[in-house]
Amino acid sequence: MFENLPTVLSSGEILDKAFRRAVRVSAYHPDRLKRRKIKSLSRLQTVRDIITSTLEGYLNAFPRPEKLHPFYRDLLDLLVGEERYRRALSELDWAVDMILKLYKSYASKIRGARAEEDVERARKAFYGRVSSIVEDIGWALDELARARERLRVLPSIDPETPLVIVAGAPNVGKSQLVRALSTAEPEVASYPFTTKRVHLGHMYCGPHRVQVLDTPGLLDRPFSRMKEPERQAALALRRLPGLVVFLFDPSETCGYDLEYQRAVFEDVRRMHRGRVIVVENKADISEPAGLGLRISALTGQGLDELKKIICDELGKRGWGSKTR
Ligand SMILES: Nc1nc2c(ncn2[C@@H]2O[C@H](COP(=O)(O)OP(=O)(O)OP(=O)(O)O)[C@@H](O)[C@H]2O)c(=O)[nH]1
Ligand SMILES: [Mg+2]
Repeated sequence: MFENLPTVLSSGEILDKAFRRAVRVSAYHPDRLKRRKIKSLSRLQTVRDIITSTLEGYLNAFPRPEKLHPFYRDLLDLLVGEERYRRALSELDWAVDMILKLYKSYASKIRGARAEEDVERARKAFYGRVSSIVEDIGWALDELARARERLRVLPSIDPETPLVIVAGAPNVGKSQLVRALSTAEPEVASYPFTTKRVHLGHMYCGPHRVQVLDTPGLLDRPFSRMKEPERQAALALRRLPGLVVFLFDPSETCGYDLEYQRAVFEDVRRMHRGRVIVVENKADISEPAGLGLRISALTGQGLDELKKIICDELGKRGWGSKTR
């Protein structure tokens, strides 16, 4: 999804690259004025080409928000801010346009010049105007560099492949379960809020590949009061049509009593319209609470049965086109 976004140069680096390359240009003509014109024109061209192709590379690589899947569009807004991101892209568009126009106007000045000084003056003026345009979009380049840092770590969820979303209160064993079921290796630790962002792994239901998403722990509070990691979990539940596995921790060693976990469960039900499979984790250290299938992500107890339930449910929905 975002893992191949290019590194974004600063305005200083782009100008440096362009002007340095332009210095290397050479030209031959017996007439001094002609020679000067040819050389200056190809310098202008070099500067134009390097800058516009760099900016166009970014414009092609960074997706327009409206082209994104709603989940990723919301994530982009959460992590980067859609409005600012959008403005940054249109600044780049503007700069490309301006530089192409300036090139035309200064190239024709150079072609029509009658003296070497006029050629030199036009070239310098072009350099000056281009520099100030690229400096003006410095903030937009910095913004895209920042967006890249935030977005590139997000997993690529394939909408065509079945998805299981593991959710629950903090510290109940979600990451431990995702590790046990799938290829993902999210961090597991004995304190809440270990998981800061969504992580994706894969498992197989027979020959069919299935995506398994670990999510940050949820507290019982409205979206407006959630911190960024919780919001990622909430967006996954709201926006992705996955099968949800909700984990309770009846041992309450997670630090949240069952009553609180029930409130979180009700929130999840409100966020996610589809089926929710309810599981009691940490069966190795707790008494049954009568809420759902008893498993232990730590010892492996009940995991075969859980996997069977997940696969049966996904099978009912059909495996889609890209499940192998
Ligand atoms: N005894 C026992 N401990 C478990 C089990 N599953 C997880 N744990 C422990 O519970 C703690 C939390 O596990 P995590 O997988 O990090 O929990 P989480 O729900 O991902 O936590 P956050 O990412 O912080 O929301 C760790 O110390 C795990 O070793 C289990 O089935 N039995
Ligand atoms: Mg976790």
